[in-house]
Amino acid sequence: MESYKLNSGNLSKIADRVAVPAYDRTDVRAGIVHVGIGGFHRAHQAYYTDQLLHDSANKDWGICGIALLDYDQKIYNTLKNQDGLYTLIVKELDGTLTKNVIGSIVEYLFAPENPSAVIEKMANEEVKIISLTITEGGYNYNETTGAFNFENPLIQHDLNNPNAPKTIFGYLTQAFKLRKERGLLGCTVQSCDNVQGNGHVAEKMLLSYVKAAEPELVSWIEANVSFPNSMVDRITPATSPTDIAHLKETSGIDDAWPVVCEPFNQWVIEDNFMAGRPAWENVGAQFVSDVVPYEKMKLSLLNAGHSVLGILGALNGYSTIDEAVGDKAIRTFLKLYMDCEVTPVLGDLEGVDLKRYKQSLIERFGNVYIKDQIDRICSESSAKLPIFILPTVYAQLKEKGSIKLAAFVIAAWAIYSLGLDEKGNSLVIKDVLSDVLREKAIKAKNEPKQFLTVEAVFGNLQNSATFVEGYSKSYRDILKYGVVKCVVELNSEILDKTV
Ligand code: CS2
Repeated sequence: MESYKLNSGNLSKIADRVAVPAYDRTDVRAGIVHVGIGGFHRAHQAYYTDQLLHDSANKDWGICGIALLDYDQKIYNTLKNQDGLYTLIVKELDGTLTKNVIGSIVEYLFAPENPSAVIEKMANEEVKIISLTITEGGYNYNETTGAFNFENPLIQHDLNNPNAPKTIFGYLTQAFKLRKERGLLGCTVQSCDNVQGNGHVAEKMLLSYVKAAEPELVSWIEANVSFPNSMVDRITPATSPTDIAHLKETSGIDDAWPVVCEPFNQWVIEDNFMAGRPAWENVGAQFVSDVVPYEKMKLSLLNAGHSVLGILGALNGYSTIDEAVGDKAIRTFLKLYMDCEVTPVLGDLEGVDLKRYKQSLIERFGNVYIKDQIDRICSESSAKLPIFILPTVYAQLKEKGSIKLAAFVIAAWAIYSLGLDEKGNSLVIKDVLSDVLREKAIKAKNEPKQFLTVEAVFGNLQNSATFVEGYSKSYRDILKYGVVKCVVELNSEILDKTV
């Protein structure tokens, strides 16, 4: 099959093969600036927005995508070469591939190349929303104290070079300074990251930075910028070379970076937009007054579930999430973790069928076509586990409830951090704290508790005798018997007790 490069000029030819935007993209204005145009944003917010743009009443809600980091050059170049277009490939549960060319990203900027263009864009009065997917670590706070981390060299750089910033905090500060100077209205900063109270955290961190960088701007931001919380969900693995080749072979689309994802998607948003918002509810998003319960449920069941499967699976030598959840012992462990340790501390989730939600997670993790990489899931665990798993531990300790399974996962993570699976293959550990994790993991071989002294992750958890006891026992057992044998043992211990 003849293939066409994906770009505006070829859209009409491609339209015979897959669905393409049926709206005039030249007419769309960027009312949203989005920072972090990785796979997740393109499978989620950009997808919802593309659907919305099919109604011309919404043409002011296109997206200007910002590639913030040096590392993002590749995605920026790709979008530039393809006029912002990309193919979204949904991998259905039965293996069918649903392909759509998405057109909502109508402008794109590479911040390291042109910081002032990014600041100007964010300050542009047509822009009503600045949304973010900057990852858990991007919020730059100490997991234990919740305080803004001024020691980060990038933050120091931004304080010393306000006109050529590198972090989101430097950019937002300059943009809001311009808006204030020009007498313009404020806008909404909309976090779309997996962080509990993501809007509150974005606000708190930004204001901490602004207090140090431009103290006189604080009250303007407080009065003119809103920070809605949100819960975002769609499993989006990294695109593989096979995905790219397959798209070209089967649909004749030469797309340098399509996005692959699961069919499920969910977006629950607090309705708190300073300068208006698109009617995302018309394309499936839910606007509610309190997102906290939804966030808590998703982070402590889905994201934590991922980490449980990822860490246990990695140690056992699995490389994808469906392999890990396909292992009966690990699957049972995950279900017990959800039922016995997470559910009791979730509180009231009005209107949510929790049983059904947990079942659906097992199905979603099991989608064999997704092939979600365990490497992706385990990356940056030092920022993820304090959000996904440790809040459950603290809540259970407070209630004198069970922490056994969570402690087991942390013990497995300590062993994982040594960098080898149980078959002797090396594990790639991608984590900003990888050096310190490794150093503590080595020390833990003599005294397991040593791993818990990574203060930025565990705070003072090492002072909990209950946790240390469970964790240390699990640590020794895993080294002695292997992860799956221990899991089988623990499962039957718990099942015997509950029968
Ligand atoms: C994953 C998430 O980061 C992770 O480890 O759990 O990327 C997850 O796939 C998404 O949050 C799904 O919505």
